[in-house]
Amino acid sequence: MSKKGEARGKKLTSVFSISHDKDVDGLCAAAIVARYAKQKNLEFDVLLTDYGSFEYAFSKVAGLRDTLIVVTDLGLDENYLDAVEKGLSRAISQNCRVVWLDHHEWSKEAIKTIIQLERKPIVKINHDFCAAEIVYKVLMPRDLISGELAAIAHDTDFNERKILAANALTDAVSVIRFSAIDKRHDITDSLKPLLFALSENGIAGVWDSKRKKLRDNLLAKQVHHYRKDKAKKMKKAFAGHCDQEIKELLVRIVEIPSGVTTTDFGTYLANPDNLEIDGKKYKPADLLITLSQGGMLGFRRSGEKALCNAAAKIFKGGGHPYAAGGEYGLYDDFGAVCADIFNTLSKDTSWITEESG
Ligand SMILES: [Mn+2]
Repeated sequence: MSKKGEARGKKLTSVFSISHDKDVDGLCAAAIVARYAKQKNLEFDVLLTDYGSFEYAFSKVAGLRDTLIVVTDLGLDENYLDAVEKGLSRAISQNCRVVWLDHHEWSKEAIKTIIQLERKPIVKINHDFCAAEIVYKVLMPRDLISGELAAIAHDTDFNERKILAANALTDAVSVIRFSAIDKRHDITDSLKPLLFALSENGIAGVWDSKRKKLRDNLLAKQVHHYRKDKAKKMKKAFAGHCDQEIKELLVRIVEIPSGVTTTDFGTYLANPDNLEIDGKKYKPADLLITLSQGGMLGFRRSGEKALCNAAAKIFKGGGHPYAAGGEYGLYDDFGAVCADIFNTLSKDTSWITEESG
């Protein structure tokens, strides 16, 4: 009791950001948290992580004291609950506070577990925005650069692709991540220069709007190379696609080549210009399913006739109506997987948007 009372009286001295390492949303969210720390004159440190590494991330958290822990762009479910609860409880007992801002699907159990922790953690989950937008609104609503970072993240997370700089940033994050994984370097350390450039100067810190180029010449070159290589791989992968109509909706399944993200491939295959093989033109699919080598499924759509989240649910996953993820499992025969998925989606048509008045 007395220990707790003691802790309560002490001021917070730093901010620790835990954010998603995979994309621009996670990075921009962390950059806004860094701006918040600077504004409040608090020290700042960051850990960028992904699902599957929560145990490591939250074991680090258990060592923190007098720190505001801000978790962003990461959803929570039963799989990681124990590790997260343990790390956060420990930190809270050492005078830390917790703010968790996210836009993914959470289980009720997970929400309950976090808000029931001591010292009233703040948990805000809103599916209408990307994570960086929520961080901007909650922590830095009057800050112009934070607003700009939130807009960049929105453009990529909702796959609008209207902002050139946001596209470049998306590819830059992929280049840096893939190269770090390849060389077994720490992903957070590898992304830090980009993160701090963004938090200090906004998109102008990394992007030269006059030359329409990334400021870092080496990174710009790597991105250019990555794009060329990616386009080649995606073209080849599309040639191996399987199509089937289910209730007048075109369902397409493709295998994702290594080094290409679901979002990249989804965007590529939404563009009719890319849907040509040997002079034959194909139309964009109402429901596009990407299969990764590890057996993970991505769902994207063109138009609004299909519900990606409902389709993903049939395959142990979830997400948004316009983008979702699920799991098939390990496989070796792509043709057999396609037949199986088409069969499953013909039997359960809950993923087809009902046109009820
Ligand atoms: Mn996000």
